[in-house]
Amino acid sequence: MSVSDLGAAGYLSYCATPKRPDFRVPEGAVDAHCHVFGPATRFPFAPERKYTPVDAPKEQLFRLRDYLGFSRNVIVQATCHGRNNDALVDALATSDGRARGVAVVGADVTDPELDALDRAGVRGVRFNFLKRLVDDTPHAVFERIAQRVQPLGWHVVVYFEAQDLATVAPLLGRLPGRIVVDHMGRPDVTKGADGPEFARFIELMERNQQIWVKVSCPERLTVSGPPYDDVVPFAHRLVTTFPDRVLWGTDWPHPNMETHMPDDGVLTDLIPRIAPTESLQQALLVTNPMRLYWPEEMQP
Ligand code: 0GY
Repeated sequence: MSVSDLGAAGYLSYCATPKRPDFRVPEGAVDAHCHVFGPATRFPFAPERKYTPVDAPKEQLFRLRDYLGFSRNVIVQATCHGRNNDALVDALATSDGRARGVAVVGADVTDPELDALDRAGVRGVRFNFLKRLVDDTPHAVFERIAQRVQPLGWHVVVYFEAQDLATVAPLLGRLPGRIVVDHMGRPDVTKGADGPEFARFIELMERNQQIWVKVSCPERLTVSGPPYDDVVPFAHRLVTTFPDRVLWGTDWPHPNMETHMPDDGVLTDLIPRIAPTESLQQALLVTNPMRLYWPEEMQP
């Protein structure tokens, strides 16, 4: 791989020459967690952002989708674009129906604005609890937003770290509809996939059948580095325990990474290690994301 230049604030750019994956993803596979950034000249970053990413426009994302063998993308609004979902909506509009979105909205969002996002292909709203990325939002505000998007059939995507699970769990119990947890709830991988911390997350998913999880982001969770051997057992445990409630995504362009930049081909090659059978791969990459993001194309 080669890492191109550094962004405005010293953040790494995405891998410009990923390896061609050895693993062939199934027909119709969905990359269910990725982002688009800028270009800043057209879609300026939010003034309140905590980092400034390198431009990662939709054309690059769609090229990567094809190169890795995926058919569709779920584009997730990241904090650097704040509550302005214009870059996301623009990407959805030019995707030929092959991308759906997860937006970020505030308490002041109007019903016509929600309807417009829905027409654009947004199917979920993201709540971020990471203190290094966002200022605190009262849980009551998140609850109200979750209620307001229910009539649209949207779900909620939540991003928190394992040490905050106890604080966030009561809110998750109150939220209506499906909830998707980003990046496996960000476990501390040094504590082990069989350890008590990850057990608390597994128990939460056992208790609450509405909770789904993305088995993504080894590049942020790893301590040992590529090829992420220390993260694989966590993803494998989730995929084999909850095969109908797991999603996978590249996390391209891997914003806010300061140490190493993953090769998206290497990330794709992890899939058969975390989902070792064809039926698990089909559920993870096709059936589950289609149920959530393109339900109208699924058999009843
Ligand atoms: C990710 C990860 C991160 C950033 C964001 O919204 C964001 O800014 O999601 C992160 O820094 O952990 O790709 O979800």
